[in-house]
Amino acid sequence: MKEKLEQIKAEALAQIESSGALERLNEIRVNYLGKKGELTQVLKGMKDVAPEERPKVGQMVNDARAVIEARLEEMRAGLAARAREEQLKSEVIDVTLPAKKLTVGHRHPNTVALEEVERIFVGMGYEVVEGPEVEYDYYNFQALNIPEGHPARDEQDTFYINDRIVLRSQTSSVQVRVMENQKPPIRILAPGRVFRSDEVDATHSPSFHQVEGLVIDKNITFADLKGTLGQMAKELFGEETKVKFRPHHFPFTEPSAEMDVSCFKCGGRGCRFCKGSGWIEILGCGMVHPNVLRMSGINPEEYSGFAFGMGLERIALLKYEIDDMRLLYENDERFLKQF
Ligand code: 2U9
Repeated sequence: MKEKLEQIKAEALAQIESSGALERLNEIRVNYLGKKGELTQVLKGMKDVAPEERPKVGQMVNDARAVIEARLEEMRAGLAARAREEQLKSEVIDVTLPAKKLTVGHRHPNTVALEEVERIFVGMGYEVVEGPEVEYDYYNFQALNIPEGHPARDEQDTFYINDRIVLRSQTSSVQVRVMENQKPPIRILAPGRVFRSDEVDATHSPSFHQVEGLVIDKNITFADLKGTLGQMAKELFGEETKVKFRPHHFPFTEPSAEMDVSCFKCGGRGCRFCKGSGWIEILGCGMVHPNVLRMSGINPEEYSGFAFGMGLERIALLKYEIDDMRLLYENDERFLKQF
């Protein structure tokens, strides 16, 4: 028994010496000291030892266990210290290297313009709402009084996903969803990306951004529309800005108009910026068509409303005197950081 114990101890110590890694030490611990380990097996064999010998053998097993445990712990401490040293060495920081330059980004001119428009309307009590860019044909067209066969539905203008689903061509669809779910009074601003099948040039892009607004309540008239958009123009382009409305046609509003602002470059006298006319077109608007109210469950006998829509890029280009829309999409930092 004694020889067997000596042999186990010597074997264990030899393995510990040549272990070289912490994981290997654990294996050795389990193999020799674990529940099914070699030393435990010796203890289990005690029943074959003469009773008077048992305390002695027990003591020898305990001694062997203590020696192996002590050596295991020494080795573990040594290996751990070596690993830590190596880690520290590999993580040395060269404090003499030049620092990495932190480049701070800049808000996009579209974002700057949108935040300005949102600030104006939130100040007048509007809520900003968002909705899906991939939209049912119903919300993009039908509910806005644009029936099947209407030229605005033309495949040349709209990206169709299938015959019922489109990439929205206006954010009006978001406002229809609000009208369906909310009782008037409604005062909302719906900004967002829209899609139209247009060729890229200085003033067109197949994906651009709109800001639309909608007010519905009792006794809303064209005078409310004029007052609201006139105030917006003053805040956006300067206190002296005048507005004028030209009759127009949209399927979703009646009557409809386009709104011009007096040229903020020349004050309306006429210059290159306004092409000599003194006026700059900035948005479309009108009184919400009774059919549109009715389709979303709002009684046009009880309620009326006005709506408007503008291209965000157009506002950004005008405000920052940028002459080509494509510059807004190139994300060249040298361009962006000027605004
Ligand atoms: C509802 C009812 C009516 C939103 C409106 C316009 C006029 C308009 C264009 C401006 C430039 C689109 O980006 S653009 O090409 N928009 O002229 N938009 S009235 O009318 C609505 C909206 C929602 C329920």
